[in-house]
Amino acid sequence: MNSGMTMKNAQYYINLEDEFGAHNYHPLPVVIEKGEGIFMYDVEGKKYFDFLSAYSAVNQGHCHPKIIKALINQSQQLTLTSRAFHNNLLGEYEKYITELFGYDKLLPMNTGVEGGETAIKLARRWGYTVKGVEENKATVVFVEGNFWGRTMAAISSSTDPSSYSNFGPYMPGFSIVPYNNLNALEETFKANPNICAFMFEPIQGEAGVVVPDEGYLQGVRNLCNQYRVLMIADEVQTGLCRTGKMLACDHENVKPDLVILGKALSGGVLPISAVLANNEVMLTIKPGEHGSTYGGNPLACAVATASLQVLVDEQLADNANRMGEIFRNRMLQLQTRTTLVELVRGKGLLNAIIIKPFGDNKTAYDVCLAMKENGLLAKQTHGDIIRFAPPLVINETQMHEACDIIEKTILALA
Ligand code: IF1
Repeated sequence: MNSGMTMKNAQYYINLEDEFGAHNYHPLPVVIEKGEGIFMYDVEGKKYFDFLSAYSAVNQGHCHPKIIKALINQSQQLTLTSRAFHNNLLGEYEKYITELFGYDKLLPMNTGVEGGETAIKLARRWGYTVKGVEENKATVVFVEGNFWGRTMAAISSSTDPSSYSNFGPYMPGFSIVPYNNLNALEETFKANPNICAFMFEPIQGEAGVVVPDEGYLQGVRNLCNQYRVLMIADEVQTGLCRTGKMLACDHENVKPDLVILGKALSGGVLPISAVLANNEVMLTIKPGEHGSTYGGNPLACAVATASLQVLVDEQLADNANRMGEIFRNRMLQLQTRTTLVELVRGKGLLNAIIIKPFGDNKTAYDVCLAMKENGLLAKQTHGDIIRFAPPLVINETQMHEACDIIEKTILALA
């Protein structure tokens, strides 16, 4: 290499981010250059199993040909009009997605947290204009360990100091109950007539793939009916086939009043989110009272339609079910061979293992580093938990190959 030429290896790119980018993340030391299906490739050409799927945004696999084709075709036709004018894709997309999920209407937004903010505004507005909640007293109930984004409202409802500390003052009108506890939820509903909604994840993602007891979803539905509280399911991470059903609430055949979708709604191609609800809730917001520049843009409509069609046509919920069974069985076998694996839990292809600290204070992060060396990328959450969430297109051979890597890595560390 002649003098002055900079070798553009991983460290080159990491240094650029360190010098010119905000330090709001601490990524694994790997620089990805290409994604295809369930694999990603770094700048040195090394191949990895992707077992994070961008936190479940790439359920259809990286750069799915059908989704990319929709993106390219529409991007050469019309990308954005703003909602000041109609366009020829929004209505067709709204019809498609509302019929697919069984709701009257869609409010299209961009990021998952915008979907959450929109759902809270709809719930508060319904509380005042339909339920008759006292002015400025509308309360939304959240659960301990919730995560629905990084905006001021989202961190105001957070119980995680790393999310909210030193960002105050916080938004009022939120209360917290323990997750997976119907008695506590009922006591809270009983004590406050100004509660307009209960917003929660049917399986908690960031908290470490916390799966509630069978019957919890149905219990929430019953209490929300009894106390006239809107049930808001945040399916941004659990939705779109990730847990083995189109929505995680489908495992108990429970229908929330509002559903929030995001992430894989675009197959990882661009930010697209959605709030689904029936007319009694959705029509409480009148023209000009909510929206966003890019919400419902024609490019997003084309990409989201293709992304949903891939989930349905390729039967990705069934595949997630089958591959998830294989994964959990392999991890349970591994658990019998090492004390490092303390617990295995999950549903469909949203799974996690809890790693007991080992060696000289080694943690789940060290396991992720070692798996990276062996060709598999996953990320720890809350210190001792590793979430495993591959794209839902993974096949049986690939799943066993990936489990071989996880097994080999952990046994070598034990
Ligand atoms: C980050 C976590 C996951 C979500 C649920 C809404 C949103 C998210 C259930 C907001 C977003 C992302 C955010 C991203 C990493 C990732 C994450 F680790 F932060 F917590 F998945 F667990 N509801 N989750 O999981 O969607 O506005 O991001 O589109 O902030 O680092 P968004």
